[in-house]
Amino acid sequence: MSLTGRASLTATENDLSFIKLGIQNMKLMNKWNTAICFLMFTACTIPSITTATPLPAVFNNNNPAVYEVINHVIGSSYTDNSELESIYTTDDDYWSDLSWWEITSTSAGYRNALGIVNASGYQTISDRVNGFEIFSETTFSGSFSNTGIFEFALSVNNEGARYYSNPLHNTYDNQLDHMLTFSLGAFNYGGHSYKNGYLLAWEDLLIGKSDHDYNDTTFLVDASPSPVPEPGAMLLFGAGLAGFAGLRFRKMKK
Ligand SMILES: [Ca+2]
Ligand SMILES: [Ca+2]
Ligand SMILES: [Ca+2]
Repeated sequence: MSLTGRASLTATENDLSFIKLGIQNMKLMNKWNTAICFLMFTACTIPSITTATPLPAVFNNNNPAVYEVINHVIGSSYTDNSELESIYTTDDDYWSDLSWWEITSTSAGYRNALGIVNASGYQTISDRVNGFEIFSETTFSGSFSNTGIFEFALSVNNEGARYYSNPLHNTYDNQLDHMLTFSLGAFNYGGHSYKNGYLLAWEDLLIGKSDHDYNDTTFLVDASPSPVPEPGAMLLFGAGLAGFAGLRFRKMKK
């Protein structure tokens, strides 16, 4: 009886210490849970920090210089590409909600076309154009609706190259950046009222061999609220990324 009692008492003491230990563990777990939740919450709520990337060290003013195109479009009075730093948008890898595109200018011998890559793959959205200094060419414009996440692409026929707004996908050219983006805000141009316009300025030659003028084909796009910060885009664009594995790049013929 006493044994049972003792055993019972011991069991009770054990139970108590077990419960105490359990409570301590729960407190500890709660602390960890709180810490983990806080970290997760913090990770999810702090906006991605974009390191301010300066304009390319070499950004040549070949006519029409990108600043001239921008002056033509919004009536600004820039005098050099180096003055475009304040409207240079570095977070331009991924986009959403494109509503309008328009070719502003080309200064290239190649026939270039603007396209997009989304979860369904690549598709061309502009005509394939070449020529020099096309301003206000209303033939090359149109509405385009894409509500999902996508990235821009430039198809260059002479080299068979296709460059992407995410430089990591420019395997054709050592993951270098071929598209500079400038935020122009709201303005009217070419009969279209832009609500949130951007100029996409492309370099269509391999960067190591190029003239670094990024005026080879420039497009205006109207997009709201894009571009899309990288982490969100990576989550939503996952399926589309798999498509890049299937893309083939033809070697430059020389
Ligand atoms: Ca870029
Ligand atoms: Ca060029
Ligand atoms: Ca050029």
